[in-house]
Amino acid sequence: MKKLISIFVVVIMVFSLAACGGGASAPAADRQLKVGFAQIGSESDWRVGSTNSIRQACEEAGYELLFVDANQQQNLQVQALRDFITQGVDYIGFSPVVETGWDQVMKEIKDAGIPVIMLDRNIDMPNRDDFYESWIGANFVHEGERAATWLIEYLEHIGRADENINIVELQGTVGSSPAIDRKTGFENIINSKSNFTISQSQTGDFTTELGKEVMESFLTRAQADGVKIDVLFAHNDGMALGAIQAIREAGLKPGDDIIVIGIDAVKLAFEAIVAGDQNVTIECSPLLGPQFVESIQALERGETLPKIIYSNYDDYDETLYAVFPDKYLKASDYVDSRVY
Ligand code: GZL
Repeated sequence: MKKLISIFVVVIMVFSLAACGGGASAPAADRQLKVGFAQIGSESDWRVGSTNSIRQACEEAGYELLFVDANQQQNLQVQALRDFITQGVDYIGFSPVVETGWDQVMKEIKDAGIPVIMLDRNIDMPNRDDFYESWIGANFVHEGERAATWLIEYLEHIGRADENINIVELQGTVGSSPAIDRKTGFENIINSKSNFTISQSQTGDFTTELGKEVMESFLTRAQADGVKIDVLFAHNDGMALGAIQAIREAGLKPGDDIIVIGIDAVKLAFEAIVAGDQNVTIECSPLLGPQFVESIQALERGETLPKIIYSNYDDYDETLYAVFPDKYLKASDYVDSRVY
């Protein structure tokens, strides 16, 4: 529980008034560190929370932060990383929009001798561990497994455990770590249930707008096939919220006619759960800024980091909010204290 309280502690921003210290010739320990961060974009409330956490933590640490929002475009992230090399940053932070396509630029960064800390999402390349100091983030496979486990328990709770359950899935950005791993985790569990079927699965790119559009197409297709959709599994709350609009506009009751599952635990999802439009959300905290700075500080002390550092908020016993009584946290108890 104390972890949850720490989630809601609002970080009081202490603006560093440190002037840009010394020239690049001074050892890093004696001058203001210059940190480059290549952020994916601002595609969701989760991502905005991530950006705010990184900015706040770097402000508090007195770093000069060069921050780039790549608008979910890989080429803009690659360019930002190359610019950081030219600008002579001391450290690079990076959340890759997709897992592949980074081999060349990661080699250039390594050749430039700049330490990299991966945040949130990860890359997939040969010997990737040789190209960054650490990856900090959440266990996305567990999140998918938690979603499926909740669904099975909820269907048992409402007496529908033995029905044929038609599931549609709004995937995150194609090729991104959370989309790949949340899908894997969800299927790890439901594949043991012969009465569960994922009839339609398509990316909504983690955005509310596309989530609505794709859900509209799911509903149209189901009507044409003469089948009922029982469950929506959305890889993030943003897409679930768009789908809720589409479900309502189709004359159906979200949260009732169609069970709605999201991940991220953003404030709007808590409000949707309280309103009865969404049934559950699973925490995946974006508040990784402090761990990003702590990792830089450890490297500054000459320490070596573990290759994987899980988010401080990855406590699975306390990270699933639902209307489902007793077993999970009640969203209504936390809606007012959410910070993103
Ligand atoms: C998950 C993060 C995902 C969120 C989305 O760690 O990468 O990206 O689930 C965000 O909301 O767009």
